[in-house]
Amino acid sequence: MKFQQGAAQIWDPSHECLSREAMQALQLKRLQQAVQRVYANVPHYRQAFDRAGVKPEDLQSLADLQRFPFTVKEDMRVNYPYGLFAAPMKDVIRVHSSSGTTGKPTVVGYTRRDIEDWAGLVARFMSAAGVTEDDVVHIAFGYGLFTGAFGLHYGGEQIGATIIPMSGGNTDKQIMILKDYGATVLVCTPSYALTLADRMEKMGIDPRSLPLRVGLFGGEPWSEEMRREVEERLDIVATDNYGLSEIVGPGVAGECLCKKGMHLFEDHFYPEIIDPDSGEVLPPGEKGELVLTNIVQEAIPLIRYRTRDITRLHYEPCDCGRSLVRMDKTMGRSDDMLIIKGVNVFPTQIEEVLFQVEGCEPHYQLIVDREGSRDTLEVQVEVNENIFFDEMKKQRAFVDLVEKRLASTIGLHAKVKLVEPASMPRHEGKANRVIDRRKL
Ligand code: DLL
Repeated sequence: MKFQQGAAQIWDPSHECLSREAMQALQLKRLQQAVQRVYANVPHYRQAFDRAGVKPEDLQSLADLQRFPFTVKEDMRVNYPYGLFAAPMKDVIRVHSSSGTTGKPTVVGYTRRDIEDWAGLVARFMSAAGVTEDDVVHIAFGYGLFTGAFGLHYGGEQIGATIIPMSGGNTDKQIMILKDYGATVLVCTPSYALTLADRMEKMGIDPRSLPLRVGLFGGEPWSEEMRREVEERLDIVATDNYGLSEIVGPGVAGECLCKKGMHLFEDHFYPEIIDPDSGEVLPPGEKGELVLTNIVQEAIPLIRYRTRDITRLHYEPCDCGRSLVRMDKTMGRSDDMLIIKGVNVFPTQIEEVLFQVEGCEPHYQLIVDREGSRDTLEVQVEVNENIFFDEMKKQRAFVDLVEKRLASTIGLHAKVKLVEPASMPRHEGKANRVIDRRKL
């Protein structure tokens, strides 16, 4: 292995190594300010707090937060695009977005200070993984509305590393640049890291001949087995980092080299673990849904945002010296969101497209699979008698139309397969429309 453990620095010891008491005192102060700010500036929160019978002054201890209502993705849809912003647009200098449950995405904003804070948070986990100013960081996330590329870009710049803003796609070119520009750090989804390994193998390039030594992977769930495979095939140390656009993007939590869970940056995001069915807060160490409150953000501070990610938090100190709580790899979701090739997809988005195409019936099934390291999505949809053409040409044109509409809504190619009228299983009760054959 080309890595030396001693190289990892603690980026911000004044916040990453606080005692539990000092952290809780800081969190309470920041939480109080956050609820006051949203109550004063965001009509949605004023109404939601009033409905729940709570006022910002009721927050006298961290436990009091349990009396405040949750924020859910649907609230972002109802307030689309900027309704949840707590800062005036003149102070918002950047916007990003993520998938919504239907055609409209969720929108988030950042003030200048938010952008600086975000870079600092990303710098924390990059530094925890051993990245320094001597590194050359190849970013293979797509630059655009997705938070991945810009988040890692500015975090890496704050560290002083050399950034290669490669963006996504074109695997052969990625490999040429990786090799020629001498990247030491690779940033992408874990599944894309395997795609790169596959392609290098086919091209006859030995990853051991490259200076690459660390991978910062995130944006989708992956297992310890997958980590071992990536580490072995690319000859790197592979680290995990977690985030979601609604909260900031990447930079919510990330692993240090002990790889015993991702340090969650609790001085910015107050975490709770709840029972996803009852909404009750669970005791420390229990498995449940992660709920996060932005306690520093200016542009769109969300209160008790239900991430839908299932995990567990560990409060025992870590050998690396950080006292920040550690979050386990996610163990699923409490909703039906799929992550396919790193893209978040809700079955409801697909359903909406199918409903709009004349001839498609409301009976469909999604089959997610993995060929090699590539995720695939097949949409099987029932069509009515008028559409089940005998003519191949017409059928092909119909399939093309549905595939195009799907691609423009979900941002991903799905293979469409038409099935005969009345051939799909009819569900009794809750329909299970997704078959996920991937073994992560
Ligand atoms: O995926 C932000 C991100 C970009 C994180 C790059 C890390 C690196 P969204 O597109 O809004 O934002 O998707 C957020 O992705 O709720 C999780 O379900 C999943 N997710 C993100 N990181 C991880 C991870 C970005 N390390 C959703 N492990 C989240 C498991 C992850 N799931």
